[in-house]
Amino acid sequence: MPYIREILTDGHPALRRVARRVNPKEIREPLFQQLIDDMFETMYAAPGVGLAAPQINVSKRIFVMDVHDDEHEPAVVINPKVEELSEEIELREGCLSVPGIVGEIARFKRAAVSGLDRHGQKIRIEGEGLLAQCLQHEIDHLNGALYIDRAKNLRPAVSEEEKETAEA
Ligand code: GNR
Ligand code: NI
Repeated sequence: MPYIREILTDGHPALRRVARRVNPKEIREPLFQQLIDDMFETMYAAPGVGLAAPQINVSKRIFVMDVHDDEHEPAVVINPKVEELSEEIELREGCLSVPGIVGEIARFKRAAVSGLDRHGQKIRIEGEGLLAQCLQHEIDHLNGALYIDRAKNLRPAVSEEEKETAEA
């Protein structure tokens, strides 16, 4: 059964490590599949639209995401690689590892990421809006970066809109 793991918050050294690539042979192991299930469980419980393995103290290049739109299914991406990007725009952002805070950050409007899914099959995810933003945010986590490192106007989430960004 999947269970909810503890989400680390800013200040924990595990959030600052560069996560290691996953050996594709490891993907079909039961413990690895459990990890993915636990990541979804933890993300949905938070609630959040994405979660990277380092946030639950697993230094591996894996993230899960569900932006809750009709075009994009929930996804897990292992060993992600950014394939193409577009012009930058400024977006409001939050992070489960920096609870209650929001700020503005420059992100590419469109993003495409390739990698492996939970069966070890090649996948490619492409889009704009929250999907593109989330892809970039999760890949930052795998590189030990947090959005607060380059965000502007960091502040406690006060309005309903800001609270939504801060938690989901
Ligand atoms: O749940 C989340 N919401 C969010 C909102 C705007 C930009 C990025 C995000 S990702 C965040 C979950 C999280 O911290 N993933 O690492
Ligand atoms: Ni985050």
